[in-house]
Amino acid sequence: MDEGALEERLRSLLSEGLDHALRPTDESHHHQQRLARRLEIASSVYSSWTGKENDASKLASKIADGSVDNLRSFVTEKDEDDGVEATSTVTVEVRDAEDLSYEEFWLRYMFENKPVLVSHIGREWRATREWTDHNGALSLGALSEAFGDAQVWVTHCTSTAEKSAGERERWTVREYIENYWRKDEGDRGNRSLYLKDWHFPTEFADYGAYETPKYFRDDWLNEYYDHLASNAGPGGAGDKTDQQALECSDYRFLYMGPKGTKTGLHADVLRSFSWSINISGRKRWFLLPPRYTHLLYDTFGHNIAPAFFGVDEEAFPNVAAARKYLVEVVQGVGEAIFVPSGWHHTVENLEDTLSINHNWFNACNVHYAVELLQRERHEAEQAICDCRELVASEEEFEELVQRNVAANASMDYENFAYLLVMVAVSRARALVEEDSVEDPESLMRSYEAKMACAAVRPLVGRITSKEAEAEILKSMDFVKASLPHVNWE
Ligand SMILES: O=C(O)CCC(=O)C(=O)O
Ligand SMILES: [Fe+2]
Repeated sequence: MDEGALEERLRSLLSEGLDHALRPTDESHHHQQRLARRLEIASSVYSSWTGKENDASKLASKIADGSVDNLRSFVTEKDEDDGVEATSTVTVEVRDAEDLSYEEFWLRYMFENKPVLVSHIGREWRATREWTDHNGALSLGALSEAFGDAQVWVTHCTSTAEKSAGERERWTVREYIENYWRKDEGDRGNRSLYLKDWHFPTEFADYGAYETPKYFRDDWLNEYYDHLASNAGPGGAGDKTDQQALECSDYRFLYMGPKGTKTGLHADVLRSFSWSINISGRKRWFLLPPRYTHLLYDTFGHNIAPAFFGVDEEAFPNVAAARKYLVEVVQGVGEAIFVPSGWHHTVENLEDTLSINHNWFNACNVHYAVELLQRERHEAEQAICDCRELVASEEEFEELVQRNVAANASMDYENFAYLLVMVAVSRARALVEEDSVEDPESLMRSYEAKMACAAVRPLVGRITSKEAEAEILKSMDFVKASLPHVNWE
């Protein structure tokens, strides 16, 4: 790829109108068309079954006249495959870090939202040196000795008599390694426990276990959490306990678990990108391109299937079609997988495995986060529309809606707008100090400021605190005034 390709692309992105900047995502078309249809079906089923009343005898008469059966076959009907190709044409490219430049990664994978496996990463890291033996196997004793007292969450991967899949327990690392992992499989009591989402990188920041590869450093999400941690601003770490502060500190994690531990079907928080690098072991990933997300929903367009395989095909009538488009990747030691936005995935550890995982987003995928927040807001509004008459004002109703958005999406509109303001203002300040706006770094800063401003626009009007909204708008005016070379029309 020629040297100037990214610069050229950035120049053209900077000159296009602001309305085009926030592209629709690959999910949006089907979400609007297919899921809207299913939700409509659900609501017409609801009214024709119940007549919007609770008279049991009327319901009974529907069962007697057979119309319930008809409705059942109607809602479990599969969607047609409207011209989508019969099998997946997507494969995951494998690239050597030695000859993949940042520019090419940006253009070909991050901007295009395509997965890639990058090899030859992290062989020299302290984590690799000190946590694995000469065969590459995990040194569980060394890990237990160094970090044994740390408190972590262990997640049940499958249901047992006592626990259902997904439930978590608070253990120490020593308990997990000594009382669980190092036991023979028979002594593990039929449990499959996975140590997930450990904020190790922040908890042991001075340890220097690894270095974020250059491809993944442009990270607005973790930049925002670092900014909150160092400023007692809105949502800052100020009045939380150390443990609470750590829990919501960032999106940088360590995962470790024995062979067979797994992560169920999901897309990542706020439709962020994720990357993962194995220090030891191998993982099998199944990834579904976002243009097929709609195939994962249940008959009522409400819940996502719990897995790609072995699910109730009647409740999830299109999962079999979704499987045609799955992409399988086996990730080994020293390989970084880039999981793009909105690609639903499952992960299984094929061996005893330890990995580092980050979630992040930037100008390439911020449109996915905005669209997700808009969908979450819409759903929250539908869910509580009965309360509308009970609250004193529209503002109060919006506060309730936004509380639901924050609970389901991890951020509400106001938080998210503050994140975007932080990005836009910091890029604008840096640009004001520079003589030229034409060098590659300045072009990237300008593009980031532009995208952050474009992403704020759809949120304005629904930010519950009017002071916060005024502050956000003022900051955006400062950014626009500081960057006259950008097309803000
Ligand atoms: O490694 C795992 O088990 C899950 C990782 C994951 O879902 C991610 O990095 O997005
Ligand atoms: Fe994930």
